[in-house]
Amino acid sequence: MLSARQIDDYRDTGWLVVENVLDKEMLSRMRQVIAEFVAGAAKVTKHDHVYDLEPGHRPEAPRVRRIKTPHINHPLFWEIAKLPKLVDMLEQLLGPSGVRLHGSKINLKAPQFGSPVEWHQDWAFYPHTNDDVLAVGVMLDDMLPENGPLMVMSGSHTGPTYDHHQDGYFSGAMDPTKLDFDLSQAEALVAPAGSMSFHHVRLVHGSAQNTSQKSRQLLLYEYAAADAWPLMGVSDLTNFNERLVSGQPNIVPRMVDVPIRMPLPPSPHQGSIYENQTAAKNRYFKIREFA
Ligand SMILES: O=C(O)CCC(=O)C(=O)O
Repeated sequence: MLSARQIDDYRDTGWLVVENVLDKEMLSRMRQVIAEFVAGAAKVTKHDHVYDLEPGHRPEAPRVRRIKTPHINHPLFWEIAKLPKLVDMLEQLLGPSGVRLHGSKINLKAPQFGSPVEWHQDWAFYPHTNDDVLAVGVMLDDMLPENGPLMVMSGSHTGPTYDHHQDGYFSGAMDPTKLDFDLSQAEALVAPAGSMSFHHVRLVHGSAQNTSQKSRQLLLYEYAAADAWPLMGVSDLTNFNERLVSGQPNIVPRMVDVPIRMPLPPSPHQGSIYENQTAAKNRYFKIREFA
């Protein structure tokens, strides 16, 4: 369970890191499954429902940027999404209506090429009827200043919803030349493998390329309060309710006055965040080419 101090910190800053939630045995099970997924990318030449590939991917030298929806693609990741100690913390942060898994992904930043993610708010991708929505980062490796950890702008979760469009289409990236705050003040969420971070859906965040020799694997789960309904709609109510990890199905959304921008019209590069963000003309994070 989280202490009152941790909950206050989350409310003030929009993020929280809880160290050493998962033990070594669980971490090694997860790493094993991920290694099998990466090896499986040898059969793939383009992005599909499981893989988002790094530029430079070749079947004989697989480069995977993201494993998509791991809670659907492997039972271990659904098991972790419902871990009682995780759900207890989520209930404390998201309120009494219950908690629903919205989505999941594993962002793999391999040594010396793992791609950056430009600054954004998750809220720009999936606005809901209220903002009791957050993402959990399950740290599969030590998060270090040099391996591209998640970086956050404390307090930005109470500010505006920023423009994430380019040339009239959703790009999933904020333009770093048009911001009213100083990105050099961002904080890196560094912590040992097995820790978890929690970041509010409106928090501005991003991450640099992994230029180090150390891997950076981060499993991300997105959760919403059970009474937060996605404004982009619910196409399958049965599946929507099956993703509840606590609480009961309900059809009474809680409406809160929060700043919204819709992620429409969709990006001409509609796909993962990496694909969407290729439309961004002004980028903050540099990309270095390695041999
Ligand atoms: O993997 C990262 O460092 C950032 C991930 C992220 O913010 C996202 O995928 O929405």
